[in-house]
Amino acid sequence: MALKQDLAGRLGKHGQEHLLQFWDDLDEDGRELLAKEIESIDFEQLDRLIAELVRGGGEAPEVAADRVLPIDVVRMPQTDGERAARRRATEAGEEALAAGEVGVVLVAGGSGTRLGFAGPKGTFPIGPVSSASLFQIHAEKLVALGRRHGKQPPLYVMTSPENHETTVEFFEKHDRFGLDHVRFFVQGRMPAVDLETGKILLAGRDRLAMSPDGHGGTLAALAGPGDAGCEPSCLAEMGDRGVRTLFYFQVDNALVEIADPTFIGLHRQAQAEMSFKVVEKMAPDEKVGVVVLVDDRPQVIEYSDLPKALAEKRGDDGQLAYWAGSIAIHAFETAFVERLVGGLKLPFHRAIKKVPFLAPDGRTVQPAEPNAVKFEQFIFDALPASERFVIVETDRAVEFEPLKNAVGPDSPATVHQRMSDLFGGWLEQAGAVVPRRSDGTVPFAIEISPLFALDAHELKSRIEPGLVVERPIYLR
Ligand code: UD2
Repeated sequence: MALKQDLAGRLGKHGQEHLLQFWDDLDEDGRELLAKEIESIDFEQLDRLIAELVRGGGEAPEVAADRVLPIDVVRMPQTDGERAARRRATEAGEEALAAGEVGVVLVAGGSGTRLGFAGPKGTFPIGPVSSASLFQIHAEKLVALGRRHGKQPPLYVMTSPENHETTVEFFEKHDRFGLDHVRFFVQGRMPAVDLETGKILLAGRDRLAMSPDGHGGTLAALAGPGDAGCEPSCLAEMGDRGVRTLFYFQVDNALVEIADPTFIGLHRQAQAEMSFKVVEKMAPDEKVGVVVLVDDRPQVIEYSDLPKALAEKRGDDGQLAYWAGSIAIHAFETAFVERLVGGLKLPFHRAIKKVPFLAPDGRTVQPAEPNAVKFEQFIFDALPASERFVIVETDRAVEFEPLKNAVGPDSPATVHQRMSDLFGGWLEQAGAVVPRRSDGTVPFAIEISPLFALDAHELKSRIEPGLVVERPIYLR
């Protein structure tokens, strides 16, 4: 009884006492579970978020157009001088890799609702011929990097409480895909609240409706205690291993050039704390955040927050003025991450979603319309805190085709095609003959395992010139 009264007293101060409405029906285990979930919540912070993002009407006001300017970007090299500068950056990045100073952070805690796939997104079979999973393709790139540079960068995979176990099991089932060092760390959670009232939703009689706290949660989770609270944090472990620079990417992009030495080199040469890869946006409404200057400070404005006038603005050359679309590939210095977790609090954003909940009569309601607010932090909100940064342009055909949806754009079909086109191009550069449709795409699936060749240059040494590709092919 004392526990119930104690919890009721605490919840009452924050208008959340309804969370105990089924307390008397619960057994000991159920009560323990519920109490633990309630105790994990920072109610002062939640009150502020509800006041700002639920009752306050939602998002921060649109940024005024006269405060925004385009940001300087290291563009794709056009001249011999620029190409030579990139080569020097590549060498600097290769040195960092060979010295074992680069670690890799893969964020895979999202729920992947739009894809409609039951398992963690990283387990999705995306290889156009092999059906290799996203995780396998990413891991093989790391193994190949290790062979090339003599040191395999350690991999840190962020999961969420919902997909942690399945993710770890998947890696174990596949002998960790040959990785030397992979460590999983779990991101934090935030309660989902009712869109109208700000009351926390119950997922069950003994459970709150909790959801991952966004990829901004990576920072705190990297610094948090390891498994069972007894391992050093990932960040401390990175320090012990001599890792200084982190390459960060999202699980959904099969094309990502993991630990790309040129990017690492440009980041290091500028002594940057956080860097971004960007692509030229294809259209004003493309769903990528844009990197800009706001009041002379670098910042990402997420696609949903970008004022239409800015999204559509074009320069005299007809190009979009705010074209630098973030593809969620970053480099971080570990010292910067330490500084951030020590002080800066990333802002929370709200996401309005359909969240099933337990009604007061004990029935589970599956809402037909969005009914709840989830709170999420975004990793790119760390950019304004960085003293030095580099924004680097990359070619989307080579490095960006995310898997987001079941059909249509950014779906398995588009990813398969993009991978096949890319690998077809590598084969041609290596002297092979590859058929093309009139629009330049290849007419069947082509796949190259990173263990066979990590790039077009390596492929040249692996195949006979004059190879004619006439049917689906998987080189491994
Ligand atoms: C993200 C970026 C967008 C653009 C695009 C490129 C945000 C808010 N926007 O859009 O600007 O760069 O990607 O593809 O990020 N994740 C977690 N934990 C979470 C939430 C997400 O690990 O709590 C991971 C998730 O597994 C995925 C990635 O973060 O790898 C992106 O999440 P998303 O698909 O929700 O982001 P999206 O497409 O809105």
